Amino acid sequence: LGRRSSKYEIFTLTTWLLREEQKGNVDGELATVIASIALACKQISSLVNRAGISNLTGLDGGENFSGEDQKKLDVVSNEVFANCLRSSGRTGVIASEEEEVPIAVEESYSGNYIVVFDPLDGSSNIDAGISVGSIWGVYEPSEECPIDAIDDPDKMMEQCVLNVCQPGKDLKCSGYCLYSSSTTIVLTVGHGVWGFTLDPAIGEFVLTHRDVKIPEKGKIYSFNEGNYNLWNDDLRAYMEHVKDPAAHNGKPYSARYIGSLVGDFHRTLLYGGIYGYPGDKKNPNGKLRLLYECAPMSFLAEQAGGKGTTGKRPCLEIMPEKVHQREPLFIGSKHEVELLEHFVAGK
Ligand code: AHM
Ligand code: MG
Repeated sequence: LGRRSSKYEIFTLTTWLLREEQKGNVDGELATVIASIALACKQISSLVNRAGISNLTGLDGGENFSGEDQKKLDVVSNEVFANCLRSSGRTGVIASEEEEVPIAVEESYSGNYIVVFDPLDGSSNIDAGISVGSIWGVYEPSEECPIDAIDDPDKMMEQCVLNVCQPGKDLKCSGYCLYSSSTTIVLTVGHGVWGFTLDPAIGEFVLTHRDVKIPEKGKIYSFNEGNYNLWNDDLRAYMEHVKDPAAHNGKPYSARYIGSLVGDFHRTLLYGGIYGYPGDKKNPNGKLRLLYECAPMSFLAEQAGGKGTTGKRPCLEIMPEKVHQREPLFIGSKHEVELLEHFVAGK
């Protein structure tokens, strides 16, 4: 029998997850975790849209573990993300930018997957209505330290940290949700990169970006150049190179910088180019966190045919020592990242 298709047929994130399950690319538990993340993203999208109306702009009054002022929306988004993950019943440990230590999910709800996330990245943009996003990574429990084998509550914390501190190359899924002129989830389960846009009319994420590949080259650079005088000579030489008309047939690279990793990375993924947050004289490891910023984004970049590196080694190879560890990040088109690596290696 032939399969009938209809002009009313839509391909949603749910349909895609079922297909990936049939192909053996995800198991039912991981599909449930991803569905619960999508639910959190829908809620956060609605909160971000209404922030100015619902008195959700401005500071919360607290600080996160890294000493940064928390915005009201940082705190609320963290609650939303954590609650959705807990009620999925498929997560064992969750770790967030907004929490000092990873949390073991209560036993009655508990499952196997470990989820690391930044619930609202780029939140300095919120009060001006500029793009922000959520970022996540999903791991299986570390084989060396299964959480369910621990009776001693004092050891529990230590084991949670060990489970969370896994290298990016072991990620089972990573993704982000961009809250912008549209709300878009982009994710990978290790078989290419797929994007789904929220259709507000039906409240579903609909497949809009199939098997995304990042252009191999792209003449857009995205750095906070205000830090130029804090950078080392090699990086400054790279900056001079991309801006030098003579080196590029009269047309230098274009600068684009939102200050929102999800937005800046999304543009880089679609248009090509490079995003960078280097180490500098004040912050030798830069600003971005390995676990829930650099590693998930690098997994996406590599799955799309691009690269994510610290300038010295691939981000996916780094074994985290701390939950909130920072690393420099250069990410984007293969050619552009390799060019930068060439400069910062001092060649
Ligand atoms: P956050 O997690 O506290 O929001 O910080 C991360 C953000 C990234 O989204 C963005 O790329 C970077 O910080 C911008 O930093 P800066 O303002 O130093 O350019
Ligand atoms: Mg962040």
